[in-house]
Amino acid sequence: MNTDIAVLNSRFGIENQVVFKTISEDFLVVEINNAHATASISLQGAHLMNWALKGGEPVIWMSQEASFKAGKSIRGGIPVCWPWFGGHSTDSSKPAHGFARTALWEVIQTEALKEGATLIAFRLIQNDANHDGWPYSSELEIHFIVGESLRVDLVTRNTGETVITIGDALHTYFSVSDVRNITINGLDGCPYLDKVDGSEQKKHQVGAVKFDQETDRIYLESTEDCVIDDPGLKRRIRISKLNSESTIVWNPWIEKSEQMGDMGQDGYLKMVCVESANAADDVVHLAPGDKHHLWVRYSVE
Ligand code: TA6
Repeated sequence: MNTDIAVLNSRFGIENQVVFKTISEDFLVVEINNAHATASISLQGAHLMNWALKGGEPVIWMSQEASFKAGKSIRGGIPVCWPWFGGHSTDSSKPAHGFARTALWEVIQTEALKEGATLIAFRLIQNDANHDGWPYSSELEIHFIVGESLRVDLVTRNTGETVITIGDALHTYFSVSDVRNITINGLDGCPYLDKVDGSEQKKHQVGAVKFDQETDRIYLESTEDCVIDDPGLKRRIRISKLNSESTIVWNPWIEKSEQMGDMGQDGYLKMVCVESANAADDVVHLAPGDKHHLWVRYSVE
């Protein structure tokens, strides 16, 4: 896999639009700047770290205390949870949310699109480390289209001979004015697992989701758009998706943030996670040769 900056820029750089650089020692990122927006993505995890419309507030949140170290997950942006969501089903020593977000990916395509957006695509590099806890043959690609909206396609292919079970999520951190003053619509009536009280019993959402405490819910059968209504920033963030049956809504609140140590001072007030996923009862069973295509589009209204 090429990690030489000069080679990456010669093969995939686009003048004044796509540039590869390092931000700390050997932490490789690509910066995107076009007529509509700016973004940055680390090659570790193919992890989108920032996205902002030109002249607008950041849409995606990144912790002030995030660290950018090889093999460590980044607090903020869009972590790719794959091939499982949450803890490994049988081995608690395996990394939470799978290995894709801390593994190295390779760039496979960049393109300046005619409407002024930028496409960039990555493929997960399969190696023995990745196979730890995942003894199957599979391929994973992620495609970003950075423009007036942000589109993300996460595509899994089963290249083996047996059925594989995939849990996946785009664990997206959104930037908000104050989590206590926002509402999330689109989940009314959906059943959910409440991880805060550890209940196996499914509850059902009534109306909009509001925040006044730690919130960690896996909504099932949730396929509609979600909308984060943020009067403080006078904007709404719309989350549209396909082939995702679950939506996770998470805010760690005060105590959990302090325990995590990389949320930053009062960071919890400035973020909310709305994660487009296939988790819990919604995991995907993929036959040999089949593919699973999780698709999301983030837009600001
Ligand atoms: O998606 C919500 C969640 O599963 C929470 O339970 C919390 O663990 C969060 O993900 C962050 O996980 P991480 O491994 O990134 O610290």
